[in-house]
Amino acid sequence: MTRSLDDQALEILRANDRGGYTVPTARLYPYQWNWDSAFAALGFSFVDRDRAWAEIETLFDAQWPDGMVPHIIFRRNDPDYFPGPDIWQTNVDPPTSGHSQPPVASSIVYEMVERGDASDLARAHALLPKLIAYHRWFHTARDHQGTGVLGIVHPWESGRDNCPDWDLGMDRIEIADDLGPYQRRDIGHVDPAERPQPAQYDRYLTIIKFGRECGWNHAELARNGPFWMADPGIQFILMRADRDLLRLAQAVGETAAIPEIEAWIAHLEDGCQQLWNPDAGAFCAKDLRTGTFSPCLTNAAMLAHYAGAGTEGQRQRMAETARRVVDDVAFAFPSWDPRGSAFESRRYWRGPIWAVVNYMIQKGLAEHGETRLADRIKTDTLALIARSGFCEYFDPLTGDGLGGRDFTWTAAIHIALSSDATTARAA
Ligand code: 9WN
Repeated sequence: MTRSLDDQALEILRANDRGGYTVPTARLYPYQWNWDSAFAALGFSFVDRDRAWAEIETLFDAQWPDGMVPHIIFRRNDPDYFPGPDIWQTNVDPPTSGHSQPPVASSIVYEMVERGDASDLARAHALLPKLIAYHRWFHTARDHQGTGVLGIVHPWESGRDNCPDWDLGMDRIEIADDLGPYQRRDIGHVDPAERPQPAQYDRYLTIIKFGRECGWNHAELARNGPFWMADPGIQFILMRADRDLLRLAQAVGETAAIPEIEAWIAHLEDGCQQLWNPDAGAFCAKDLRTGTFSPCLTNAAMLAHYAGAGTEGQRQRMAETARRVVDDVAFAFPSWDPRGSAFESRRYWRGPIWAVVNYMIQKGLAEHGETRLADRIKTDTLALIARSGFCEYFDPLTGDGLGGRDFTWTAAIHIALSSDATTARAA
């Protein structure tokens, strides 16, 4: 008997479960990653509420005293991944990396509460102080000048590691001359043509070296670090997460927290205007050291609707551009505009489709009445998985599955999207 795709998806979540936390996929990523775990919780929440909460709770167990939730938690040393804890040297327990990742956690928690009962609300209530501390950290450490525009200190903080958005900031980095020889492990697991280039890894490690040498002092990284760029992805995901955090605070009656969260939202709403690139007619990444815009539309910028960012006119313009982009590809939504010169359909974040970003894009578009566009992105996501399996990412021109296999977040998104489809059919 053939197993349904949702059964297969659940098997992947269970197989990647390491006891309270889920690895993104075996071998290639043997640790707990921040936004991967949040999406794993979303997947689990449709079938096993308790396990879903455990995922979020273990993630926040690794929160730093200053509120940051790190991007990787190295619970047991595993030589299959580079760079490991000995390179990061953050001196925390459990060992972690030194910066964060897209803060989707509050939005996933809110979804779990929306579909849940009193026990879900109680667990969200218990977690609320940690969620608030995490958001406060982002609003201060990543907006240290109070401009309403968030910066990132490493392309890995965006979660969209080698997107052409970061070429601007990465090209200005002088590679440290004492990195020494190092051995990448990723290209032993995946075709190098689907992974970042060697010159990018040298720069990734140069940033880590700076962080290590300043003791992961966030103010120093923001002011003088090798990389400081604004990311529409981080900006829009935090905006949405702030709105969801506000709803959570209201739901559990934590009224004292409300004014601070409302102020964060207003501040980011204003800041978004600084990411509007008039030449591209789109929200774009920006090098905050030089003020230069990245030239093209990305899947992260397409989260404007999800965030409720910009004016009605700006969102309509984004939707028009998105309609053109989806006509240019066989499957939507590519991580870089296929007409952009840096587009590479198989290389990681320089073109391929990522199911988690699609999930957020289609949700935001549907909420704003862009039903056809939302449906296209949702249908394509499910079609890609049916055709190519639970891959890490997909080629938008051919639909081929790329990167790691049996991938946690792709499985989780399948469960979430197909459950949406079942609900819609039943209604
Ligand atoms: C570095 C785990 C992570 C994702 C990122 C994705 C990739 C890591 C890597 O894998 O990044 O964080 O080593 O390439 O880009 O979004 O969280 O799935």
